[in-house]
Amino acid sequence: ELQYPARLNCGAELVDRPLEEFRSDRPALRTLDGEVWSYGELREHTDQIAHVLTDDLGIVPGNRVLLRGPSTPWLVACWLAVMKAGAVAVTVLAQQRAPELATICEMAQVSHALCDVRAMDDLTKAQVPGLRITAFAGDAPDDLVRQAAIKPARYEAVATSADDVALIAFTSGTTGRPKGCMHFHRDVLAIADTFARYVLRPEPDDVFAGSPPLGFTFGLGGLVVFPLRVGASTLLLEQAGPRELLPALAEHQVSVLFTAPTAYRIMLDALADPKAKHDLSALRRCVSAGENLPSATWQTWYERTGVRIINGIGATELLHIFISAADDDIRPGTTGKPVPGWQARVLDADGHEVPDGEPGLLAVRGPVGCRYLADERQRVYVRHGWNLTGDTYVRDAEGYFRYVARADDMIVSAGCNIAGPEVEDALLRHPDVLEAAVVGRADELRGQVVVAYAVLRAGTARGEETAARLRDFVQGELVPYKCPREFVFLDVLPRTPTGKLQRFRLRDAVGA
Ligand code: 3SK
Repeated sequence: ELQYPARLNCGAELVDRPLEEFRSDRPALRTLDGEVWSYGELREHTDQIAHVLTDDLGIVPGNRVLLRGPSTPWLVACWLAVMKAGAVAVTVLAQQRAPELATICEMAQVSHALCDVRAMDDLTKAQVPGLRITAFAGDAPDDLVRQAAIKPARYEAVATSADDVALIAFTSGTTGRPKGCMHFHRDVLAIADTFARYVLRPEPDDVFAGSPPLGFTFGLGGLVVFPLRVGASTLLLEQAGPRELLPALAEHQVSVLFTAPTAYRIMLDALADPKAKHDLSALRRCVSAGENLPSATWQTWYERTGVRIINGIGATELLHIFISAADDDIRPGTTGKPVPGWQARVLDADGHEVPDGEPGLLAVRGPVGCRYLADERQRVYVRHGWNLTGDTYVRDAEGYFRYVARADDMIVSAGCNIAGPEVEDALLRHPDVLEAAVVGRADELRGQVVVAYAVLRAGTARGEETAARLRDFVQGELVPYKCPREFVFLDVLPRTPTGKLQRFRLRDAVGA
């Protein structure tokens, strides 16, 4: 079990602690255009910003401070400064628009916002009563960076309690009103001291990079907390789509990568081009989460790069990854076993454990728990101390957990249960399919029938002939009742800003 002192400030642990062990000129943050902040510089900027927060903006411990902007060193310093000042960071995504920002500010009672000048528009449009907005990384005389530059270089972090709220991370899931997930100072360190420590096992010389934004806890953990916890460095990408990621990995000799299954597939597509010359030899750890990783993607990435993707399942409610596998224990097609420090079970609708091999609801518990901010849905997510993630899983006799579907994504056709991800997996094994999503359409005779949405590889004709080929292919891979009856070809699949497939939109389109 993890033990932390009663007084704990995660900002101080992440910024000051590495300087006790390493030289201050050790690189901490890097950017694509070659800017490098050392650990010494990161601490100085963080501490100077913390002075502005407390001395000039009047922020006191417990105040909620919204952070908004692309992934830059200044955004990281702002987040760390909010932590050190004992305030609560409310993280949002660049894609979130004015109405959603207004809801979040109201729900979290946000009093201050620190916002990259480039992301100001929607925040000002949100017209949040009483919100004090401070811009950073711009030219204005009162820009936060300018104000910070004249402040003392050291700031004594507020002696927060380990159980003080440090972060409110919002999730809208794939649908519905956003939920604020409150996390303590100890939670922020616990994700590094469980998943990162035992599964990822980063080293101080690692260079991290990835696509998830810092407003998504997958990105905040993987690209800020994990590297800083071991004195490693992180390459921050403002544009982090797969097309930008691939050259960046090569150019900056990235060794630890965090991204989602779709990005792995798009990068593989680019790597298949014989003219592609990307040196990925520094890569030694690749993490995939955010969605189910099809085994075809795992296998092809392994063949192409020699790196076994660490497939994990995480949730904003639980801050980061809680089931995953690494190294020799990786079983393609399964997510793996509970991360050390976590426990997992598979339950029936009455909350009893189901036998191994049978599907049921995933329940987990560990060092981080779901704490929704004033939300009734807490009762649905947490039952008898277990967090019900909303996923259907099977545990096999050897204790490996295999993803089946989101609990509400199962298709029932003529009395047979069909898991959309299994059919998607089969489709993705076909060389012409780049992306696939499978949903049920209401049908009088069968209850539901299987409909497949697919994004085809460039140059593949859309139409009945391709649909027939794909149908034949899936029939060779799965029992016939799982085979899609209809195919719809799209340019892109609908996704949330964090990259999760919005199956409900596809279901609405077909009339589920
Ligand atoms: O939501 C997720 O899928 C996720 C995955 C990994 C780490 C954190 C999160 C929120």
